[in-house]
Amino acid sequence: TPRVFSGIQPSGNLHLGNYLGALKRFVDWQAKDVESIYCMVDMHAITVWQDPADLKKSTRELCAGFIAAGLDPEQSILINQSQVPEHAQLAWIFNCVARMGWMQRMTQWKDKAGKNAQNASLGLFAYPALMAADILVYHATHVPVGEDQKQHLELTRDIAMKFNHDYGVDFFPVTEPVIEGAATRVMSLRDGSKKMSKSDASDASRINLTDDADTIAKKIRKAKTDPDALPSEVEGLEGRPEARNLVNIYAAMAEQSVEQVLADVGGKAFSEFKPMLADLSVAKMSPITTEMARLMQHQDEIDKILARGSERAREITAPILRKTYDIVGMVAPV
Ligand code: AQP
Repeated sequence: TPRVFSGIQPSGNLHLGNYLGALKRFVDWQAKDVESIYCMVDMHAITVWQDPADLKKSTRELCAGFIAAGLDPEQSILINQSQVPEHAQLAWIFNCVARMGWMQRMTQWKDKAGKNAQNASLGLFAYPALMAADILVYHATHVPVGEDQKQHLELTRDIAMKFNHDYGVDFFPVTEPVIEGAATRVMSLRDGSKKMSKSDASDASRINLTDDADTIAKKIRKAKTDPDALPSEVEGLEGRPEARNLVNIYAAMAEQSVEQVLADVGGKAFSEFKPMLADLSVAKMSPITTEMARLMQHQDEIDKILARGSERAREITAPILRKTYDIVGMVAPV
């Protein structure tokens, strides 16, 4: 059976892009006959400064978000990265496999480190090696992610291949990225050329999973658009990033193709389409928001779910790490 792994950073502001690009896809995968592991990647989050109390809160909130969105902690394994030490242990091996040049080419590194790379953390630079370890420590075969993670997944494949080649083994699988759906790259509501992101300073740029119905409706009403009516064919979205973004969001939430959506709404003005999108968003997001808030009242249960998930995860990761150490030539304890 395929084994699915993916993660989200508990760095606050879980947003509609994370939901449509990742979380909703995880829920779709759960309906198939697969083994799946979903991870709150707290060790990735601290590659940039996180307030310790906020990190704990965001980790639990993310776990609540996973469950509220429809992940069943019995069926899927839900874990907190730092509770499964094999992730970090394998990451060290991969730090010794990956090349500096590979890492330097990563666009996320270039974007996040910016002009001040000398002052970025070493962890931010090594991020993709830890991500490769997250995936390969399970021998995961499928990784559902948003478009922005494509390059990191290619690097994961390169690391697996180089490891296999250097040690003359066929041990780590070459993983398939799964980037699918109408919303693999949700854009900022304020700027159609920027992706919707947790770290955008403008709260109006994103819909947070913790926003209430009024806030969601207001943000959609104020979303940037152009003055033209909606086209009835996909070609008509060419050169109209904001229009395309809102249509993609609608399609992903309605579980329709973009073509279907445009067949229905083509010719409408944004003043008519935006309330439709707001209603749909509220209908889809409100139950999740409400359930998340309810779950957050039961933190001890969230903590138990994560602890139990880690135990189950380690049944998979411990033997894979042991075998890796053996391949590399590390003497095992007797
Ligand atoms: N805008 C997006 N559209 C579609 N998918 C997205 N993802 C993130 N943003 C979008 C997907 O969500 C998953 C988790 O992402 P992450 O939290 O690990 O890291 P990120 O991509 O760095 O998220 P942000 O919001 O963009 O955070 P900052 O602002 O810190 O950079 C991934 O599958 C990702 O593809």
